[in-house]
Amino acid sequence: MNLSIQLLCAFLLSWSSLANGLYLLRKRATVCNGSSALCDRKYGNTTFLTAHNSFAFSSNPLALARTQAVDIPTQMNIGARTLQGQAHMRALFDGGLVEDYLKKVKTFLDANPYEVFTFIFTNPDRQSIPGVWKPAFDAAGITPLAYVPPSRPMKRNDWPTLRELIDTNKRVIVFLDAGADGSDGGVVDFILPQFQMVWEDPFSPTDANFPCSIQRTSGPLSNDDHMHLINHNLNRNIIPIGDGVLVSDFVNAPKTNSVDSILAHANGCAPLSQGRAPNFVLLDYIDIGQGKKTVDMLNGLSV
Ligand SMILES: *[C@@H]1O[C@H](CO)[C@@H](O)[C@H](O)[C@H]1NC(C)=O
Ligand SMILES: CC(=O)N[C@H]1CO[C@H](CO)[C@@H](O)[C@@H]1O
Repeated sequence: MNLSIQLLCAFLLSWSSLANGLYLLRKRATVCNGSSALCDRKYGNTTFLTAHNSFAFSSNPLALARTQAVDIPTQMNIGARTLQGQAHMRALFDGGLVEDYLKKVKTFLDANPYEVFTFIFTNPDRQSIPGVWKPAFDAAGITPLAYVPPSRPMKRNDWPTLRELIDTNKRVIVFLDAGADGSDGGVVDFILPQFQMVWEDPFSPTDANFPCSIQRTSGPLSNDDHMHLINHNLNRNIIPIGDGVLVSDFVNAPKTNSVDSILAHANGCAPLSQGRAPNFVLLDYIDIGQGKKTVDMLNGLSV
């Protein structure tokens, strides 16, 4: 290599790393989320394995509030590329728990640079989006990786391909169920209002047949222009009085997370989604059953 090329490279390297852009010098993605077939797939046309309430993991079967038996890195190693989480209570933020959680994901993202990843968070206590949520992403180092859509809401068919998200290193999509429209303190460009872009069928289902209907959605886009999430996490009512007490059904998890059960649910929603597969398959106990295999099937990959 002659000197001027070396200098040029050195210049490009320092310039691009300054711009958080070592990615500019990196080779174009040829394998995206584990598969070359997914590189040219639009984000809105991809099915992602989704870990329900990913915070709430415990290996103790007596921990009734748990929804996952394995920790976050394990959930991701199994193939979850969407983590759903409820950030109840300010303590989760002040105690650093949200930040620790995000840092774990950041570690995974750094180690897996050819992967697109989605968060679907709930904001039950209506924490401020610019005041509480954004600082947590900033502190974990995720903000520079977060995708900012050119306009919002984005239609299902308008999303970039996985390769575009990976090559620009804007490969984290962040949805929040409430407040992202600006009603909780203001708008943050990368924190997106979920129901304007992703509808859900009934949550906390207790019927193992998972009858599909559009339960939570919001305008201005039509439901056809939304992506959709299936709540495929079966619950049991352990105290069937009044509102009851729902717990995640661990005993039936192998059946719930089987290919047959997940595909039947996806097919049940197909008439409501122009025949398309769900974008997010939300499961409890993702280490049990065949969630990853079924998601690969829904993506049309050979399994
Ligand atoms: C992606 O598009 C194909 C072909 O139209 C369709 O069969 C599949 O259900 C779509 N998947 C999603 C998640 O939109
Ligand atoms: C759609 C999707 O996200 N598929 C896969 C992404 O890549 C990892 C492995 O590299 C898989 O485990 C995911 O399921």
